[in-house]
Amino acid sequence: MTAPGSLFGAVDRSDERVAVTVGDVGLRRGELFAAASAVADRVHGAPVVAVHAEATLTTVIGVLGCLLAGVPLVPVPPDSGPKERAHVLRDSGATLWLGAPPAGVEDDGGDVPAVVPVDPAARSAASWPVPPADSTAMIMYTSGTTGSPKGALISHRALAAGLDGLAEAWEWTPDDTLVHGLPLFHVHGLILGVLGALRVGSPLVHTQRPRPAGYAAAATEHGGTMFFGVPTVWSRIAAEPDSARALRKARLLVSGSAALPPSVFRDVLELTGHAPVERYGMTETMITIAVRADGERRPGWVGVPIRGVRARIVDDAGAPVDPDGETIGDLQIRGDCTFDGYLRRPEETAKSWTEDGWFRTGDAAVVDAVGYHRIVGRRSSDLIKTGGYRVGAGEVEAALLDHPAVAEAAVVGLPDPDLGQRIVAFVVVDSAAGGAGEQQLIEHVAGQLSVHKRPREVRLVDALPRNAMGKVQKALLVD
Ligand code: MLC
Ligand code: AMP
Repeated sequence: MTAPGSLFGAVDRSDERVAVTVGDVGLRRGELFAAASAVADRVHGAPVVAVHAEATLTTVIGVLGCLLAGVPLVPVPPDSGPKERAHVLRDSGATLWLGAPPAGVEDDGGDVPAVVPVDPAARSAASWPVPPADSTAMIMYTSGTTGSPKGALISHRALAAGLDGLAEAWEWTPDDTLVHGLPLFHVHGLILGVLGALRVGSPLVHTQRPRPAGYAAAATEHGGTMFFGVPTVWSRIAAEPDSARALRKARLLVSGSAALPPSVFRDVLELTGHAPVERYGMTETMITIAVRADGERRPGWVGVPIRGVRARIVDDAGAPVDPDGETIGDLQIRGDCTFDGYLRRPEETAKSWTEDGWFRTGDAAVVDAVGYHRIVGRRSSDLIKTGGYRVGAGEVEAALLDHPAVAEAAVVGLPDPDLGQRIVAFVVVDSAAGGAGEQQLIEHVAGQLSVHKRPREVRLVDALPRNAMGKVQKALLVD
């Protein structure tokens, strides 16, 4: 696809079909862009705008409005607790809050910038200059191994390049109808799942939650052709055969954000008649490697670099590994779809790239003779993938240590049949400080951070295993 003008300029706004449906409300393309233009009128000139990223049509309108006005937006998870929200707002420098104020903000004492409501019925005919390709479109907060989440700066150019590469790989056209119910504050649900559909011009049906019955209903009622899910979603669909069978008429079932277990791949194939298409990406790079619509679908393999992306796998000395499908090395990426660095973190930004300009993904991978990639795992065990969400052990440990009765905490990801990994915290409590029970500590984290970052399990221990240097030996905890 060519990219005249804005991100969405290639598609005619007079398309009479409903362009985006979220739950049971939808707007045609012309209505959607007129409502978004009304938002652009309000936010134009702001340095950064926070968007309350609940799974609603107002979020879609708010995001679009910021993109049209050329104002960087930061999606804020609707359930992010006061600690996480305060960090995102302070760090990003957002001066406006688009959408409803966050639940409980009056009680938790959190500071939210000036609230601008989003009205799906508002219309404006204003048009705005196309934002420069290199300007920041979005700041996406993402976890590192330690500390608070970092804001990844994503440009208009990166969005266009990443989405066009995927559209080409998947033969994604306006004749498709995309269905998913993923959260609207990450690459998967928001960038691919909303902006992708709007850039291509294919209608989007967002089911608000990624539940099997919702996907099945959207297949039947809306004639969905493409379905997006994280592996947990696909495994839950496979566990509900009637819902899975409703997807038989689809064109493409896509899995990403974490490794799809081969057993789920096979169950989905058997029930739907479609082998899932796997693709690999990161907040920092968008989706870089994918199985093509006409490509071989092998369980456990994520395919080839999309158009405009180069990938290499190197050993510890920086030399390319043999493309034998077995030799593991560090996956590095370059291409127009990569981010521009972490906001206000020059050192971490610099460390992310090699001297010769390749982004270090932190993932270990193999490549075979035909260029197919398999992701073997992450280099650091302190980044946990749970239900497709990336969670840094350090952020959860810091939230636990905020509790007055927690003396020490170590957080790990343990294998989980539903979530891929589940967050488990090993905690030493100080009974002199009042002590704390397992459930109380889980609730404490759920109250401070996004709910999905809470430990699913807390194990109270007398001491954490440490080496001679005093460092916690997480490998022993995992064992
Ligand atoms: C549970 N709940 C609580 C709670 N415990 N609420 C408050 N306090 C507590 N202690 C509530 C939740 O709010 C939620 O409510 C409900 O219980 C279920 O929550 P959950 O148990 O956390 O959800 P679960 O069903 O386990 O979620 C599975 C899932 C989810 C697959 C639906 O993990 C998910 O949406 N994953 C998608 C992640 C994703 O999009 N990643 C993309 C990253 S981008 P309620 O009412 O809301 O149901 C990326 C790039 C790439 O990785 O490659 O794509
Ligand atoms: P995030 O920044 O939340 O997008 O998480 C990115 C990480 O998710 C990557 O570094 C990988 O570890 C993991 N990931 C994404 N897609 C896949 C996939 N298809 N297979 C395995 N891991 C994946």
